[in-house]
Amino acid sequence: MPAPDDAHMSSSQAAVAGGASPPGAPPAAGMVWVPGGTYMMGSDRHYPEEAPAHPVTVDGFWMDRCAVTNAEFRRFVDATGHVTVAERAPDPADYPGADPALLVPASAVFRKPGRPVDLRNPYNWWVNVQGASWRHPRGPQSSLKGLEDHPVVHVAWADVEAYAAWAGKELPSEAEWERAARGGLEDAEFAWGDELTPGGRHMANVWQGEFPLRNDLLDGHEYTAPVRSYPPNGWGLFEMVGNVWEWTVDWYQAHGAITHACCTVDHPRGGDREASIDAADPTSVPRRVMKGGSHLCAPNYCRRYRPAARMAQAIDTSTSHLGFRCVVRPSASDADGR
Ligand SMILES: [Cu+2]
Repeated sequence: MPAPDDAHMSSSQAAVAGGASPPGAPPAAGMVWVPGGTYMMGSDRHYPEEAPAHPVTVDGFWMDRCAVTNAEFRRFVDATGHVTVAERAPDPADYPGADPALLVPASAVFRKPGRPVDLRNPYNWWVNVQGASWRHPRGPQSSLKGLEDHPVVHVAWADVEAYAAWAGKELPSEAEWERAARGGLEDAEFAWGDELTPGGRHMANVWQGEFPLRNDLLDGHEYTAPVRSYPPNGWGLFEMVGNVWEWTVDWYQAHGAITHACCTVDHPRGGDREASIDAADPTSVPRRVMKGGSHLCAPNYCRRYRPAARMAQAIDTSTSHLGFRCVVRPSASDADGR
């Protein structure tokens, strides 16, 4: 029956080429299909770095339902012996002119200041803590006990890249990440709709109360929350917003720097490494885009618990509120239906 077979082949090929439906079974446990398509990336209603909102097109891809957990990261470390950036002393050659006393293994930990502070200076609550690392997320005395299913934190770019390579996965582009976070909702403020707490329900691990002094804990969590603590979005992805920021592969650049922002941009990837460097930063470390906001995002300080929100993150830096999840892009042969 060549005719029906041919018809079946071509219709499934068409669907798969656009990535609307999954090309088969998930490549690994815990991954879901994010359908390809065109959506409005960015926002004109919030911070300037999110503007202009502009249509982009991405192909379908597989994504981890949840941020990579401490248990998963431990399996990677056990298998490879990987030592994270935060666990190593920085190489003085990489930081010319730096005070040698500062070149020790350390990572940035959030510490609540005991008194009102100037909100313009993040060093009022970010402390570079010697001995803080993914194994000791809240400082050298802390451990992972009870945190096995929390997102791993204190991972720098080299760490997440090594994990992805080991897992046979990749890091998402910003456009892929934002497509996924929106969960199929057109132009909604949040990953679940337009209200932060619909019917009073907390949909994400963010900060309630006056940041950085008073955390009212109405969502039940002061630090990270276990993955799957909050409802998944329309595509079955958990905690895309809040809990921890997540790395993407794109070098940071202003949305406005994208050429022809008025027209559909197909599969935007990358940015420019040199252009991602903060001109005011003497260490000149390139920066990638992080997405999703964290448990520290608060209405009075940082309303970045939205799919469109984005920040630049220096690739050598790790913190207590930044993690990641991975994607798998169907190979060209899969996408062709062969
Ligand atoms: Cu924030």
